[in-house]
Amino acid sequence: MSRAFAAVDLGATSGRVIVGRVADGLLRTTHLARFGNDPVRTRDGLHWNVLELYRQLLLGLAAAERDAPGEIASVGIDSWAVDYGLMRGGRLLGMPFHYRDARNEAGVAAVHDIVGPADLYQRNGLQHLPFNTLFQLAAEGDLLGMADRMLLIPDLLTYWLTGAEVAERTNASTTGLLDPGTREWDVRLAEELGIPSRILPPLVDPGTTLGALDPAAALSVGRALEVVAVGSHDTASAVVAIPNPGGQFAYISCGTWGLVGLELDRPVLTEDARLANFTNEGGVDGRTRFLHNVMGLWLLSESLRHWEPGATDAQRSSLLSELLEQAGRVRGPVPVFDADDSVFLPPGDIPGRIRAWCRQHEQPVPQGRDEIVRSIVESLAAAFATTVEQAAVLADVEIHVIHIVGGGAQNTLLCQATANRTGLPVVAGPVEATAMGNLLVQARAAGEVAPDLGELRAVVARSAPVARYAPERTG
Ligand code: LFR
Repeated sequence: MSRAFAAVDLGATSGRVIVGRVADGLLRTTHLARFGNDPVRTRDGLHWNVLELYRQLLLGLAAAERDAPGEIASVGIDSWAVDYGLMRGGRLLGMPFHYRDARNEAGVAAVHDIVGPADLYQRNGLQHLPFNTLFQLAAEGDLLGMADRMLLIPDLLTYWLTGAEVAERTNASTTGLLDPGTREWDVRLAEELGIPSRILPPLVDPGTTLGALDPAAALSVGRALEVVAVGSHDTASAVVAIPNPGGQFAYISCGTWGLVGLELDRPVLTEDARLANFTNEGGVDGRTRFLHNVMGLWLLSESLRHWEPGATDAQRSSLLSELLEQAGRVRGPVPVFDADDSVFLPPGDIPGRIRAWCRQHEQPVPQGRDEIVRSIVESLAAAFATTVEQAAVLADVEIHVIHIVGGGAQNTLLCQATANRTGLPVVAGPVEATAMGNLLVQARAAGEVAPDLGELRAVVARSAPVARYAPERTG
């Protein structure tokens, strides 16, 4: 019997625990738990419910251990990026903020007063997102002086499980405090910005063993499982699992966000890349994830939350399928809005903001839910197409195929619209790319897969069915 691995994959709307095994060159996975991730607004802002996430993680791992008693060789945790907990003496100082909280504007201004946007890009290679960790830290105020550590979300959960205080590199690359060339903390930048460098934990690479569950966690789970660092930034894990072992491809990791870009050997820090707002995040094996954040399925999920505020996760997902079907039947052109516009970032009435955007830009205003959904899909596909084109020009590469992975790979309307608008074939799947990338990095650390990233991708290509979309003429 081959060894099993457990992936804890936390997205901004839901989390899951998936167990996987590699045998005969195939990765087989079983879902053990799925739970909603609902942020909570309190008087001081929008927060992640990290204790509930930790509780669900423990329940999920206990279910995994019951499912494969004694067989789980390790656990890996990934989540969305940039957010963190501040610690002092091992205690969490306040509930972590959600990156969609409005507090960051002051932080952006404070940072840019000290290091201007062009200099900052040279030093950290990140696209400007108002919630990049360094802007959030700059908005912290007094708490920063009290903290002795900052732990990014997957690192915080790892700390609670094992006591290890580390920063996994792919996720650390989203803080804005990591040098994209050396992949070390830019301690000078942190200090210049008034961020005490003592809060930056030692960096580790994916594949590093971090330690066994402490007695309390082991009691909840049933056994002292080992935790191994994976590409703890969910997008880094997703890119590991692109089912393309060799060629030059563009990817769209499409969940809450649509992360659109390329995998490169080195960062692109040109002024053109900065002006196009492209990021150079750290990938597994020292690769560069050269990409841009497009708003993603958030536009759909938040519209549903607005239309059906009381609905559960499951009810919303079945409603979404119905609406997508109706949207597919809408005939004639629908308005295409700028899915990159920051007005769509905060939670709230997305359909109302779309209508307002169209009015302001003298476009016809989408009417029913079906038209709004269709308009979101077409606008996302249009933004994906522009971004793929820009990536190819900025990095000077030719693209012949686009891979869509993540939840968006199930959205046939979006995949076809992306093929149509790019004029390129789209290969869609796997949906659970992030968990697969997480599992394969663990399997590789355990010696169960050959070390080459191409080999990991070959395993995915053999294991996961994909759907292919050829560009069609429309209109
Ligand atoms: C996707 C993701 C993106 C990051 C955004 C915020 O889940 O991790 O890569 O820009 O969430 O953390």
